[in-house]
Amino acid sequence: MSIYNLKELPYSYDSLEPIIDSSTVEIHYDKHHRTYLNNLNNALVGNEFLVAGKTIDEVLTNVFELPDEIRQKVINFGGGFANHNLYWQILSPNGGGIPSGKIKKAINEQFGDFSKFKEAFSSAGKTLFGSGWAWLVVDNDSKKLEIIKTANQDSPLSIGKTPILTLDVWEHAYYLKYQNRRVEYVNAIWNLINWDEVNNLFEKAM
Ligand code: MN3
Repeated sequence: MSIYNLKELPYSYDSLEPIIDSSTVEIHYDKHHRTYLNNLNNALVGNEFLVAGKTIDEVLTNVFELPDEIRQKVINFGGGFANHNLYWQILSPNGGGIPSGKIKKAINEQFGDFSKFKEAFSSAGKTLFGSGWAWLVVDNDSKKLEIIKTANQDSPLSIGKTPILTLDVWEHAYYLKYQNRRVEYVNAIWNLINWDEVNNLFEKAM
């Protein structure tokens, strides 16, 4: 039996068209995401007690407590599993528009207004060198919103931040449709952001 399992996508592969094409969603979810999960479960064989009863988010939050021989595997594969969980969760065929509720107020307070936030977040996604992720996070101590980038599959959870919005800028997330045009992918993704879900995550993080 697997320790961790893949949640079903809350929408069909083709439902994010034309922003993200059906093939990209299928390969990204069913191959890339599933492979991170399988590698994570394989890495934990014989070490199940280390993660017993913990969600992957809880494990990543305390990842530096894990023994040396398993820690980097959990950072890579557990991060890949958890990061993609959030990515699918905050996208929606009915997404887009502007935030409302508490997250709207917090974005305005921290970044000036929504368009300034959008520009700063997009810039993080466009300028990240190599493979990684752009994030909107709540810092666990200050409870302030921050835009950060992480390389590879590193999770903000492991550095005291709670992610509430993310953008995968690994080439596998966009290459079939956008090829080298990452900027177009980053600009288009705003049409899919599920702000109700981001607001829920924000309220939980506070
Ligand atoms: Mn990915």
